[in-house]
Amino acid sequence: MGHYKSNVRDLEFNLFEVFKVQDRLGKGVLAESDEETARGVLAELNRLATGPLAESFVEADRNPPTYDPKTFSAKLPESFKKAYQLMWDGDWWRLGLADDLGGLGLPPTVQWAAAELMLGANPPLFMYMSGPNMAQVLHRNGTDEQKRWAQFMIDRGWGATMVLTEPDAGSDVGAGRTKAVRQEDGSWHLDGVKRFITSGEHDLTENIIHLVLARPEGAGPGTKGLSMYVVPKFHFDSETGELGERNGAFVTNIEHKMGIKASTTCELTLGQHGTPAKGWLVGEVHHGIAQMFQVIEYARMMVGTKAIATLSTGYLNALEFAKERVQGADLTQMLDKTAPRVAITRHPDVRRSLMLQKAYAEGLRAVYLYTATFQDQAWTGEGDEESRQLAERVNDLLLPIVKGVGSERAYEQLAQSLQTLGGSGFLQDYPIEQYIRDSKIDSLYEGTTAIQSMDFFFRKIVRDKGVALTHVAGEITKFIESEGGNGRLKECRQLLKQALEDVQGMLGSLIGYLTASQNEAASVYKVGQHSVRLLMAVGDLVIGWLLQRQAEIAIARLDEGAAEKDKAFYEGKIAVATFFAKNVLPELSAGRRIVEAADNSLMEIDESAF
Ligand code: ST9
Ligand code: FAD
Repeated sequence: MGHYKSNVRDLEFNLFEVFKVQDRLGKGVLAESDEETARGVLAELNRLATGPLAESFVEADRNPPTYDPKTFSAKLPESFKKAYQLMWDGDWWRLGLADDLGGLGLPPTVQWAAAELMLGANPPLFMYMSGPNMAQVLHRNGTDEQKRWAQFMIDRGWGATMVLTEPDAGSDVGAGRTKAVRQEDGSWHLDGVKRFITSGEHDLTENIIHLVLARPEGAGPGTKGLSMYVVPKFHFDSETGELGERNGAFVTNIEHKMGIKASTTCELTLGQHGTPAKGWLVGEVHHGIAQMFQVIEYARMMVGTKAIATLSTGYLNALEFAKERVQGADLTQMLDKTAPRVAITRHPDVRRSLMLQKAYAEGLRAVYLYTATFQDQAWTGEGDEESRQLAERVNDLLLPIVKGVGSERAYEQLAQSLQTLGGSGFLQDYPIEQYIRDSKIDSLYEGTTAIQSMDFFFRKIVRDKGVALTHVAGEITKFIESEGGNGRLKECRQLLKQALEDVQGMLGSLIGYLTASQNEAASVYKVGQHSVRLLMAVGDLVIGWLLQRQAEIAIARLDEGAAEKDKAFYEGKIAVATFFAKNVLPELSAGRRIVEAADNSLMEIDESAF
């Protein structure tokens, strides 16, 4: 048995019972797909994810890629390469492509549900397979010639990377120093050292296309002075795609990491080994950071989904263990030394922990799929201009929740999954220690949680003038004021109402601090101290709401007389929504009080006192 435990039932519940994705299928760009196609894709990917994909997950961790500094090359383990080839030959790289580039005709909701299965089973493999998706960005932004290159990337299965980070430019991408000098033939020579580049070198594909941010000579400082260049590992014939000479973009080191060891993390040196690193300006326009954000938005969604997928399999592994592990007597018989020993699922603390893991695993799955429903609208182009713009803004608002909250809660709750196994959880006999190592990265790359929280507050709320947030808050209010749920959700709705008020209170305080900073600059520090708290609180609010929406549907199904096989699933939905409302949402009131009472004493403490 592989390590990966999927939850296709919950994916299908979200897609077809909660978000009604089938209503979009069979029309326009989705004309070729229907509910059956979507279910078929999930079933087939589930078979691969729980089988061959999961198989190389452990081996590649224990025998990570090796690097040869003489040839600047890296080799991946054979079992991993075999699994990659299987996915490639199965055309699964087509999943995220638009129809005109050979896509499968499925909307983002189904694409991300399918991605969860691959990301839960073998995240590095999914990342190596992102060349065609990256080609899509080149196709969208490139010149006609570059559109043809994008087609080569797809047809010839080339790998691709996103290249931003440098030793002194991490969160602060605008501090990047790699420079680009225009050549007479219209190409550019790049010079600099990039750091931490995922999939920068490997032996899976014949070529790798790097999308690099660099500063053209004479350009201004910061992110706005950066441009995006196509920098191939091997040059190629612009008409036929045939490979030519090696370009001067060499991987000069591969990092030794805590987790996702199968994924190569590379130092990429440009133009410093006697061969120029030639690049071509994407679209012949200097819009580097905006173009790169098209990649980043996708990658943030992917990283959040990866974290959530890992939490889900962590929880399901913990649950399976807990049902079988017999230890101690029931608490009501704790004084009776002869009392029968029980499975640990009988202990209140284990139940508390398992239910919290379930709440975040299933709640966050609902969050990323809810987010994807807004991407669906962009994909199909349905609705009028105003509603399309709103969908885009809501998607933008939700991305830091998927990425920031998804990664933080996944890592925190995976520690609970490990705890459920007791000492056994610490062993490599079980997958959870690897899940923890592999998922820690999710709160770091693609913008750390602090960066997500600032993006959320300053850009997605303040700069958006609260439009997207008001939409989501309006949806939550509609739910609170509705009657569904047969009276069983009355108390939960009250708790949700209080949580919404608490979030609004927190936000009101933070906006007040920001406004006050116009007269007293240091007031903005109060926002900086509490922006992560706000992000996490909104995350809990949205999770609590979506779990209750799910519970409402579950109650209706049970009232209609659900099939025997579905009863426990629906009861679980009601239980988890109730548990989260009673055990997590009230904590937001304390958060609100903390934010309301914020002062700047923290910022006044001398560094030597830390
Ligand atoms: C990394 C990779 O960590 C890890 C995983 C690798 C996985 C590999 C492959 C998977 C990818 C596959 C890709 C396929 C693609 C598919 C696509 C499908 C079609 N939203 O606030 P300002 C822009 S990589 C949108 O002043 P600062 C915007 O243009 C490394 N745009 O920023 C804006 O202009 P304007 C990841 C945004 O103070 C301009 O930036 N590294 C957004 O200059 C300037 O904005 C990081 O993520 C946004 N949310 O710079 C860095 N925000 O305002 C983290 C900004 O006029 N650091 N723009 O609209 C940050 O994000 C910083 O906040 C900063 C600050 C760099 C943006
Ligand atoms: P720093 O930016 O130095 O941050 C250090 C700490 O300070 C963090 O806790 C951060 O939250 C905090 N901090 C920094 N600035 C602020 C601020 N303004 N306000 C509040 N707190 C702040 N990059 C690529 O370009 N391409 C890739 O493919 C890629 N893959 C990666 C793979 C791995 C395994 C790793 C480890 C990194 C990868 N990265 C990649 C780089 C990654 O995106 C950066 O590591 C990340 O953006 C953080 O930058 P940093 O490590 O320099 O940390």
